[in-house]
Amino acid sequence: MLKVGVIGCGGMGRDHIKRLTNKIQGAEVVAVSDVMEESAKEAAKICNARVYTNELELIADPEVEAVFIVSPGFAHTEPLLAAIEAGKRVFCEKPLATTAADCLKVVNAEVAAGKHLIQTGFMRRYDKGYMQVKEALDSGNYGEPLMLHCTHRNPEVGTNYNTPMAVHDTAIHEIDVLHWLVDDEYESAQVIMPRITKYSHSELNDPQIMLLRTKKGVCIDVEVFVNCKFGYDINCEVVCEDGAIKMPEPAYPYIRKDARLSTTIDTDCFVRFKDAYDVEVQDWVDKAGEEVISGPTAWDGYLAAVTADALVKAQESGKIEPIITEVEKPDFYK
Ligand code: ISE
Repeated sequence: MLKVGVIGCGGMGRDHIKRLTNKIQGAEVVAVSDVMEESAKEAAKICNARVYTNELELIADPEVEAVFIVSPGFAHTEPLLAAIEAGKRVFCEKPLATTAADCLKVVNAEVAAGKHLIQTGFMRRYDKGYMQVKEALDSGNYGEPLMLHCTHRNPEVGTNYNTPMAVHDTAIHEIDVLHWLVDDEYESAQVIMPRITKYSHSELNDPQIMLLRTKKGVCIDVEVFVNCKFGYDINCEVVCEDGAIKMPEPAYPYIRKDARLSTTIDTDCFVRFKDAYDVEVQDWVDKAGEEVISGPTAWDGYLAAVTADALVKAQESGKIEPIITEVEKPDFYK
């Protein structure tokens, strides 16, 4: 049994605590922490765990073997560095940290510790559809990938959601999953702003078309449209030299009624990627004893932050912006 301490007991934190307690095999939540004591106490009821309001005390708890960070992104760096110092395995929900500089601090600390400890919570790599596309690409049967056409649509977002969040909150998933899919690295970013939907507001350009070019020259377009109204709609098609591979959509029945043929579109990410979250967390638990992290690493968290910064710069400049990491990928992550 892997004894886990969970930091952050908001909605997502409670969701993960329930998952770890009721679904995942081989894990037990023994401690929870939140700066809001009431939230921690509520969450502790799900799993009968010890309650902390200080995350550093939770990390130091000798019974806690592995740390699960689900606090807000801006609060990740300190517990990440403390967990590395304590030599404990970590699952950290995305983002790894909110600035590239902080992500790099975490990468440097992990490399200096010389131990693979951190998995970043990019769950799309565990989604069945993306995995099927990756398998097809890796088979070599369709030649090299040339172009990717993707959409990331939300039915709607809160009124505090603004233009840069289309990158940091939304496209961040494509940023991680797409370079993994085609086994390549990003070179440059551009953002095209179409006409704005009537459902948006002055702080949000919606929709946006984000363009990424990889080092091998693969061109990626991602339509980010967060007030599309009709559903949570994620699509990905990879056009290769010898074929085009389209990710399957979630399977729902096709219903014929009143001279119409209809089916269901999901309306939020927790339903659309429910299985991916389960598979991701189970994999982290199963592999806690292995030397190398097979899921997204701290380096992937850093890469995502650098790419996101370039996209945000491109939103403002309207130009093609280079994507440059401050350091080369350390051998440790190769
Ligand atoms: C949210 O944080 C997510 O992670 C969703 O997958 C994304 O679709 C949404 O736009 C984000 O706000």
